[in-house]
Amino acid sequence: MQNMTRRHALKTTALLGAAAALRPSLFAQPVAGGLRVSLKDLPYDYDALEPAIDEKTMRIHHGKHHGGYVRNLQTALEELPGQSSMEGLLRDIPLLPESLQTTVRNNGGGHWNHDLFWEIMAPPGEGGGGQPRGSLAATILRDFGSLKAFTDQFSQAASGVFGSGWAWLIVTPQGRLKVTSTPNQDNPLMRGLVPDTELGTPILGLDVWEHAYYLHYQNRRGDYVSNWWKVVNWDAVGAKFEQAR
Ligand code: MN3
Repeated sequence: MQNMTRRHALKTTALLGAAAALRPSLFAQPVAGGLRVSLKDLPYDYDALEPAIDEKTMRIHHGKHHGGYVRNLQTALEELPGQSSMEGLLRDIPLLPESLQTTVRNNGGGHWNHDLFWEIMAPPGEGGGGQPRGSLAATILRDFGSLKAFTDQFSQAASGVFGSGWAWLIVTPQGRLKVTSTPNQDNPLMRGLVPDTELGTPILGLDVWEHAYYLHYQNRRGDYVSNWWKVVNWDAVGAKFEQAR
């Protein structure tokens, strides 16, 4: 474990060295346009995910929490005129000016993670719940053995996050499905910040910050996780799988 942490630190240091060398060419010339972000409306009503997720939680979570990440990110992007995509921004945080790295990590991660979270849910019976289909279902069987083995592993990852963070289903660079988790607003796109073995493209994510469930579930994170499966939009996850593989 210690070895891995040390290796990870060395890798980050190497990346930062590369960043310093690249900085003049990357950041000297302001580029017209740049990345713009905004808080999108939810694709369903605030009360549409009840009883799994209550209306008040959804309103505060989307409007205040996600809204806050978007505002902070907008401010940081004013100083990053050369960015063209959220994914590119998150993949290369160690190459950004050092004064903006933490802001982008927390608020860029917060924005991207929540966009995914809203998208991969739907009201129960109107896209939410049910089971994965097609090639996603087949690949879950290939990589986990069964749907239940996958959901058990994912639920365990969500329950096991200490403090605030996320559980993820990712497509690895080798094209395999893998369950992982990250603290805070980190995500598996963040090279140099997340261990190399946990990198990939997230196609399903579960927010286990207390703000995502505490009003309704208090300390019962396990109940939140088991009810959340009833609002997972498997067709949306399947579409993300097709894009990522
Ligand atoms: Mn959240």
